[in-house]
Amino acid sequence: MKLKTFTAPSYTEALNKVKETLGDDVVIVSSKEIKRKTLGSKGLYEIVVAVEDEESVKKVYDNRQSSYNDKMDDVMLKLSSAAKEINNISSKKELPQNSLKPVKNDEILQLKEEINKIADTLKYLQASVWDISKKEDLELPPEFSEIYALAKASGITTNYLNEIMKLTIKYMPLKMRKNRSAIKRYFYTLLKKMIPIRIEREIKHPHKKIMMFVGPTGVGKTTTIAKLAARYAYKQNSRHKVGIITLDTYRIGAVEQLMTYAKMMKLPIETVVDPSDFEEALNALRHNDYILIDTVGSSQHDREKIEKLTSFLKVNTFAEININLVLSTITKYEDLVDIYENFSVLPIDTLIFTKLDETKTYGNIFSLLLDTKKPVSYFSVGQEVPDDLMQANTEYLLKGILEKEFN
Ligand SMILES: Nc1nc2c(ncn2[C@@H]2O[C@H](COP(=O)(O)OP(=O)(O)OP(=O)(O)O)[C@@H](O)[C@H]2O)c(=O)[nH]1
Ligand SMILES: [Mg+2]
Repeated sequence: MKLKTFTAPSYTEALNKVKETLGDDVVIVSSKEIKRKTLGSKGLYEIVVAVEDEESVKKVYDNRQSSYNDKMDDVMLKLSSAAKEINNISSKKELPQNSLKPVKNDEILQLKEEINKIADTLKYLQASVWDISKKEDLELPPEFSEIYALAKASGITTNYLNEIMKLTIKYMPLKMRKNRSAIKRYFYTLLKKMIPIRIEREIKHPHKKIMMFVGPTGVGKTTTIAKLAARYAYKQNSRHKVGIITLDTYRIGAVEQLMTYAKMMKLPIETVVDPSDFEEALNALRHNDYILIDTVGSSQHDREKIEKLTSFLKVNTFAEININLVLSTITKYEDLVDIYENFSVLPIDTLIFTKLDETKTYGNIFSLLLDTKKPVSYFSVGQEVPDDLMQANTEYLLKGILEKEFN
């Protein structure tokens, strides 16, 4: 195995030197800015490349002094070898643009497994990695500028985006970078593995599920409950018994709104004012498979209203109360974080996003899911009850993030 060092005033120039001298068949072992560019002088960028098999590269990693810890090295190495595999596959077989359908062959399955492992470790390491990234600037090779611009325009926060870009720039083999669709596929796979999804599982008798929906005013809690009630009662493989409770007796017209839906769907509904009523209402509805609980919408800064909800959670129940925080996609990222933090006095289990039909920039959702590591269960995609609701899926989200101008 050989190690070669290339220096130039910028990353791109250093990379061009690598390509001119060694062609594309090299693995980048490290790249760093040695001297920062100033007004009066050029900067200096160093790329170290290895030109042999994976085992030899591993030895280099094992030996070199690095600011990353051992686990990080491991991730880098795996990412590198996964990228290499993608490279081999992509040079053999050109997948159709924008196709997300998995191609069933052993190489791809193996690759998927490898990327799964990397993504898991990445998730685990996220917190520490982001700290490292904030200290360094990102120099973007031109072949990544399109994907970077799309991801950035979608609202993915810069710290996540920069770190993902850095790992990719560093470890994606040169051959693969020439291929626009391969770059995109690499991103899809990586981002997809980072988004936690709560898969819907139908309740089987005698299990029961109690779901409470909390969140800011007007985000679509009541509408989502009506859609879910219809889904569980009439639209799943088997029909379920669904009961509804509303704690929102505060706002004029709120009870009527839910009553109307319940009547149309012929579902039982209970109205509750304080915790003792709540216990009674739950018991009255205990023969149901699902009990859906609506709550009064509250500003994230109205601590009193949010904390009042905790008093309802103290009552005795026959099943755990599963808390779903409902958030609107049209809320900007900083506000989503603020809302999440303030509602976190409640034991939030799952996130639901609404109004995905009102925007195409889903980067705020992506960043919040990475921040909170809470799974997302449903997307509400319009006002129509019951149809405009779908199970959360990463393809839908990533299309919004990466595919706007790709066709
Ligand atoms: N475009 C769009 N509108 C939605 C969606 N979900 C809900 N809405 C609309 O948003 C408005 C508020 O919906 P509600 O279900 O009453 O919201 P809420 O969170 O219960 O509101 P409060 O109880 O007042 O806090 C209604 O006009 C809904 O039709 C969605 O996914 N897309
Ligand atoms: Mg409501």
